[in-house]
Amino acid sequence: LDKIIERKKEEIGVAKSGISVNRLKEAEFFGRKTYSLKESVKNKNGIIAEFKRQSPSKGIINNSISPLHVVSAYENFGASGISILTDKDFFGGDLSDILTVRNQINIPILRKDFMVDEYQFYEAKSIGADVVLLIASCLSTSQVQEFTELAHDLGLEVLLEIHTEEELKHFHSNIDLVGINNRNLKDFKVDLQHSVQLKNLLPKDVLSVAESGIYSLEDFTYLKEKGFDAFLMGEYFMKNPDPAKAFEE
Ligand code: IGP
Repeated sequence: LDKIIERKKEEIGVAKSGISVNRLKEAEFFGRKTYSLKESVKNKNGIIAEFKRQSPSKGIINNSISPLHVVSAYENFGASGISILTDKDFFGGDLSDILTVRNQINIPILRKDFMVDEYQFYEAKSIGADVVLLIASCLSTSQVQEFTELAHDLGLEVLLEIHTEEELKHFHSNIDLVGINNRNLKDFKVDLQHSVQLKNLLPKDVLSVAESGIYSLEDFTYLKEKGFDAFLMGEYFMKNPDPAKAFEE
């Protein structure tokens, strides 16, 4: 994780010197009205389906399928939202993966990346994202506050990701959704039980998202019974040569 963050900061430095925030504000999508993931989680099946080519823990998952094909299938199957990884070096993603699908689907898109700099929020808006991920383990509590305010000023919602009880202190009432990562980003271990325990410590009225390692209908049903409102799933769909097929099952 430290390595990812270090690399991310270098990458942002290069991006900033190429395109200024003022240029981002001129982008076609910058002024658009965003879709609400909160609303969509309440009104649809709660699944936030991820487009993910590869990951540090799993290597290549699916490298031969276009984002548009995948996310259109996700939308057709009633997903509440789409998550698209934009980190290149570790997840094989690209900003253009969001840009190219934005006008083709009518559900919220989460920009999945390691957000550590204000610049990335302007960037997220300019490529057509609706929601951004804030990972508690990468940020201070005051950064979470400041980034949430900035996101809201831009019309973006915030998904705060936590993994430990300690990280609950990053939560504040402006947060739109709280994700509990079943996977420990430091050693990649998955533990659904741990997430259920942590969920019980959250305020009852906040929308909760179970993230990662949901590999079967049983996992999904278990987490749903335990009260999770939404489910962030990537590999389960992506490892199927046709991700839409995985949805049918
Ligand atoms: C999806 P999975 O196990 O279904 O492919 O997981 C998603 O939760 C995972 O990609 C993720 C992630 C993250 C990736 C959750 N939090 C933070 C990168 C950074």
